[in-house]
Amino acid sequence: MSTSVDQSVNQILIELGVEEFEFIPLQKPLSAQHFQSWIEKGFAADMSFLRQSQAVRSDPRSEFQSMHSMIVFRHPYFPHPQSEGFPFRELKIAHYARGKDYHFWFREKLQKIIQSLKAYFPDEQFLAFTDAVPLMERDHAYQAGLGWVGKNTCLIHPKKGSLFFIGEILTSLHSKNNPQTLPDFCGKCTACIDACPTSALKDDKVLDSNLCIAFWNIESKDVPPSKLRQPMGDWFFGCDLCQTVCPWNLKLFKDHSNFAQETSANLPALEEELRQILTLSNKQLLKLLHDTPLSRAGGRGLKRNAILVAVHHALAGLIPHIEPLRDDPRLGSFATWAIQELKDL
Ligand code: B12
Repeated sequence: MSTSVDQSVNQILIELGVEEFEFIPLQKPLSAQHFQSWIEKGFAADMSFLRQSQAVRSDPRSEFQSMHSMIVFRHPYFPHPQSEGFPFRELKIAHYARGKDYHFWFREKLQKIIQSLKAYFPDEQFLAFTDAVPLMERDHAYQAGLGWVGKNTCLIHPKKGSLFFIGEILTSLHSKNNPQTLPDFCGKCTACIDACPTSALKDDKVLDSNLCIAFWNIESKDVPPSKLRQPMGDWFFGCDLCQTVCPWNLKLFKDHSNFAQETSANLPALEEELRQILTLSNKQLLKLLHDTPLSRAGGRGLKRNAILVAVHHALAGLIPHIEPLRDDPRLGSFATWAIQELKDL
């Protein structure tokens, strides 16, 4: 049952040209228990931020007491909406990261929407988030009817696929909307589970971060364990494999022929990009990439990733640029391992 508040919010957003959203009451996530057991099994690896704020995660109303509803948004990131000026062409980088950082531009978009809502509802409160908040965003988006949780754990929509961000505006407004959730259309398909080279996906919508390529090359401050180095392939930042094989994304890719980039076709150009990363100081690297998601890995993390890609492509010409990293307190033994591998090839 929708009310005049629901109708007004919908109308304001539609007039702004926003299409992919749903206004719903702020509710508990359905999968708080699932999240808890995921943490207890150690599947969060060392992402300690996920262990904090359990109370907010399991009931956002405990933290945001004056908020009664949320507007949940999907924002497509393929093709990337802000890719201009992105410095790399050859490195294999997850689609979401091939441009400006969504934590800034998506949130800014949500802030602009808030301005319009504020003009109509001056006494109400609004807060915009994407990713940087302890909310179970996939769960809330599922409850909003924006997709189902796939076997790859991503939220998938039958027409939009899964290459989209989730963001939300929490508000003191009251929604009475009760949208239909989408059925699970994964069926018997196990393409994502089968495609994951590090077997990070379990067959019950559970991802073990300890085995996930994206965890190792984005979030971890450590170097990947020996057994994962070869299966991680040449992903420099993030990984899209469990999404690129998903039948629900195929149409998206067909519509945009520039998609694939599974492996760099131009090795000299790839080597040059790796050389740039290995030779810039950590500070210079962060300056170059500060407004992209790549900055999340930090200068040292990006060098770690560059070393692994160099080994994957047997780029022995990069040995002189890896050599100085032997003295790095965190990368030292990894650099030594890589140089040995490159010499042996
Ligand atoms: C930590 C984190 C990661 C970790 C762990 C990922 C994971 N699957 O747990 C790592 C670094 C590996 C990662 C990788 C990626 N991430 Co990430 N990540 C997050 C973050 C910050 C928290 C996720 C979390 O709580 N994980 C714990 C698990 C248990 O929760 P979950 O992943 O949300 O999964 C839910 C469902 O599986 C659900 N579930 C299982 N069965 C069922 C059944 C039902 C009915 C319901 C409702 C729920 C449900 O339970 C979980 C909790 O709701 C969120 C932002 C946020 N605040 O939510 C982004 C987020 C999930 N990531 C996102 C993206 C884009 C990615 C990557 C695609 C980036 C890349 N290309 O490299 C990959 C995808 C890898 C993958 N298959 O998940 C998007 C996902 C958008 C989408 N369409 O789903 C989010 C929502 C960020 C955003 N605001 O857009 N990520």
